[in-house]
Amino acid sequence: MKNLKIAIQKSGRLNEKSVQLLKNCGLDFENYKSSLITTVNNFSLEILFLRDDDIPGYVAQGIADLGIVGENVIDESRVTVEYLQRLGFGKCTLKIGVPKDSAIKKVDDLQGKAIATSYPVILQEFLDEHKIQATIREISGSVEIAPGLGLSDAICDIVSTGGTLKSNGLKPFADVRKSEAILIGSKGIEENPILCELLQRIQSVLRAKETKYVVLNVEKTNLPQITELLHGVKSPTVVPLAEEGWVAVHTVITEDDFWDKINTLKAAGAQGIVVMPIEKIIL
Ligand code: PRT
Ligand code: ZN
Repeated sequence: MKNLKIAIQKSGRLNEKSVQLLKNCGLDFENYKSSLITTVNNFSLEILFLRDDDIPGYVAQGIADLGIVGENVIDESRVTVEYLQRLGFGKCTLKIGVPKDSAIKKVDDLQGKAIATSYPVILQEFLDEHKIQATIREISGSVEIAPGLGLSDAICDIVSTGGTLKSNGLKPFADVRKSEAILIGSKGIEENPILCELLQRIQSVLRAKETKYVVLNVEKTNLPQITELLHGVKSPTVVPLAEEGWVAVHTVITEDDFWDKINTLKAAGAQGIVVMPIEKIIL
């Protein structure tokens, strides 16, 4: 069967995590900074390294079968691709920001104003939704300095920590769109067996990332309380310890309620709690 081609960002914020995700899926490939394409040695896949802005177009045209790119870039490019899997990294929000002392306090105040952005398509949709007539000034980078230069009254840009807005004397006041990295595919790719295999591996890596393997010791008398608190992949594994009356409990818990769970388990008599990362979970 013909190799599939996946396009990932060559360098930038999504490169490292995209490469890591593919490696965690057991794919063996060289990642030379200078190469534009590499072949995976143990899977029917070639990897293309591209600018992120080019990825949705390549996938839409079928030059690449798959791609990993931010949702913001897909929306801005206006092409039609299949959304296959959210990947949980590259999380950010496209926000509208204004100078700290601006009279613009709510979305309606943007009426008749000028907004600088690198995302004119997404911004126009947002303005239409809110029935705002504003001038969009498209610039390709350093959007944050536009108000200071008198180029615009507001900006619409990606924010993750908010540090860049703050250091440029701006404050965010409206969310336009949330985004994260996503696996996309060209139309009709869903049934492809190579993709199905890759998707299964990606999903098992993502599931494992959200969970921890926990081993703890507990006196048998406290076991019912502990098992009540733990709902693992199935039910917890309970193994007798050499010391009479004690058992070890093995289970999997989700990262989200990790600290809550650990504290309640301790209160219920759990001791010697060991928490380990999980590499993959195959259901
Ligand atoms: O060279 P190439 O075209 O491939 O890359 P690029 O420079 O266009 O994109 P890159 O690598 O900066 O970002 C790739 C993707 O990462 C984006 O399309 C988003 O989906 C996602 N992402 C996540 C971010 C951020 N977080 C982010 N913080 N993209 C950009 N930023 C920038 C933002 O533009 C602003 O300048 O970081 C600054 C704000 O960050 P904070 O933390 O100060 O708020
Ligand atoms: Zn880009």
